[in-house]
Amino acid sequence: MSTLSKKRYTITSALPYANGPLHIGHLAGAYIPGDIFVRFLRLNHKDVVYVCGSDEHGAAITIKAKKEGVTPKEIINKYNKQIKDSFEDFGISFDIYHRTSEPIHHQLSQEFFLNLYEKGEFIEKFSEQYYDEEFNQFLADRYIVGTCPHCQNEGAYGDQCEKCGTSLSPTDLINPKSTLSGNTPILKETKHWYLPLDKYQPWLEEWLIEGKKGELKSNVFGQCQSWLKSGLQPRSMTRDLDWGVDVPLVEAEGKKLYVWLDAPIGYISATKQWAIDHGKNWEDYWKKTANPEDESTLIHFIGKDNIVFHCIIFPAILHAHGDYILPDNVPANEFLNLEGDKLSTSRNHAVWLHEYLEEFPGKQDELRYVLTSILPETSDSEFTWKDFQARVNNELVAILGNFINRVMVLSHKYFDGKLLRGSVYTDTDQNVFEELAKYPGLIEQSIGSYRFREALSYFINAARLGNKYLAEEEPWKIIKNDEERVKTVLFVASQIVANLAVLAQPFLPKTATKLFEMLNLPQKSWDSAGEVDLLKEGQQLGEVQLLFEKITDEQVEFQLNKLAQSKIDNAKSVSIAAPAKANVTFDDFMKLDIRVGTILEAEKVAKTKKLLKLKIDTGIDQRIVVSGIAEFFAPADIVGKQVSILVNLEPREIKGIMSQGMILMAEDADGRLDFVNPTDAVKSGSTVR
Ligand code: B3M
Ligand code: ZN
Repeated sequence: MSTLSKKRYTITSALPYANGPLHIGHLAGAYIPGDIFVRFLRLNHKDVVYVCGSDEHGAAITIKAKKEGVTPKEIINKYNKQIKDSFEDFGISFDIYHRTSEPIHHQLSQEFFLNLYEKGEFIEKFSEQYYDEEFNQFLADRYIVGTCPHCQNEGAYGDQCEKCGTSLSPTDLINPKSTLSGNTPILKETKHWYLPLDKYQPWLEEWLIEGKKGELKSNVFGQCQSWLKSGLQPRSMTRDLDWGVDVPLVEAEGKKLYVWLDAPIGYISATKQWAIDHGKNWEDYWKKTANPEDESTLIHFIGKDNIVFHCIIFPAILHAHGDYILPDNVPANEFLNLEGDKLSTSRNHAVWLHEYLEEFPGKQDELRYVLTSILPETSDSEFTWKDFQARVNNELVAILGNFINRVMVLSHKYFDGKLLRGSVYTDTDQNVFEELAKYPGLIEQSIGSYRFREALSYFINAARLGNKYLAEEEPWKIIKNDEERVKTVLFVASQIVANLAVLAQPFLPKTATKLFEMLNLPQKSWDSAGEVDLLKEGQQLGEVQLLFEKITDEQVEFQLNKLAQSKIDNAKSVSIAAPAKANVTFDDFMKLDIRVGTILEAEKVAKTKKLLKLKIDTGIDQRIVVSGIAEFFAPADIVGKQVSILVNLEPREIKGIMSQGMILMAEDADGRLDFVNPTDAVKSGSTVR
């Protein structure tokens, strides 16, 4: 059965952490695709609820609060509002935008936990966990940083190294440090409740791998396969934190539910609240029924970093509970990059939605259009301002806007905006109608298979069809000797405009509304798409409205400068620096022998991504140092460079090479490395103090 043939749908888009504003990467990941899909379903009279809300728990919130020096509550209130406004501004048409800090959510999450607890699903385990003695607190995941055992990245977190992507446990880290105090944490015993994912592995393999092969997008399927292949481990569903949903057990006082347990339940609690507000029954959208035909179809729109939670962990939880439906599909997107670089909140390398709207007021559909046309559906994609300008100017302005504007202006000029049938349709007219009638089906097929880029390209092709028709018929020329034919041409062209209004609705909601207004036509559902008599003879057209304007070179320039400026600011900023380490004595410091050295030779270490083998003239000798800088520097570019080198570091074997010393590099919060070298050449062997 096709994805679009069900009668009821529960659609979710990932709950953004309420710890910062939204940028274009968010829209392109989980929200534009979800919104197009939902708008399409509604146009087809489906019973659908589209839920979202702020994810207001977890270390993402408390760490941000600490950074801004305010309470978590202040953080979530501030960003929940800002995020909600941005979604509204860009027409993301949730039926409800909820919050996981609401009591109804806490209650439902606790019910879920207790349900599993009472069934004996959890494994209770004591383990030693890192504890910060200065802050009297256990350190969950993101509160610990240290060196990644796989790639030597010194900024790896307790749950994941963002540099090499490996998922970690805090105790895997070399040289762990608390992000609260900067101290080395101690190990202390604590009890937690684990979901035995290993136990559900056979079921997951059947349901997900066998059951959804060919249905899941290949990027999603691939990730799931590799997770299952490496074997699932029990995962703790509780945390030693002071912010989140309380674990509803007496013996777990002071502990909170793992944020990835409560967050997806947020989809359900949001639905519950919506049902209360609208006199609906939430269970219709979430619970299994005696007759599977009546069950709702659950689809999660997310970004690729959330795949494991939506395809493995949450389904395992729903399965363990037993009363709930399981996701039908999880059409996750890959990442969107910006001007050749990863989008980054901490480096302020982003296009923030609220800033975009100040700089391009009223131009929401322009951004929706461009983002839809470059959605990272199968692999990462890239937003550039030049490309934004080109797509707006060459497609929205030159094709869609131009066609509609000519039809409207000419109709007003020649016939006072009255639509007249004129003479009979020619073969050309009939052919145009036939062509036009193909688009709704094509768009439907693309949307049904989550290919939104393709769907949008069909839409713009329908506008091209109109443009071409008008250019070939040239009503502005024939008006002098064949007014009847001009009536027909504008009548036909207007039917195309009316179709564009219908077809635009899932993609460009503001534009669609304007088009219906211009045509003086009530909004039409998808059933009308492809009909060639949407407008009747004698119909009076409304006012011509401006649809799209060209993006100027100055606007592009401005945006590029802004990004360049944030690179500069970012380099200056100290707010993201790692916490200071504990003091050392002068004597300790004097033990370090740091020299200026000169790189004589550099080559990549075979079979590694990050390592370079350097031969360095230290002034004392020439020696080999292995350094993890290969991602940032090509060997040829650094020969002759001067570096600071710690020469009395205990030699260490790395990938079979004896490394004698360590070169000192500057590393920012994102793990980027750069040289700290003398501005003028100094003698090799000079001491650094
Ligand atoms: N807040 C993570 C994220 O924003 C998380 C999603 C929750 S969806 C239930 O990437
Ligand atoms: Zn790593």
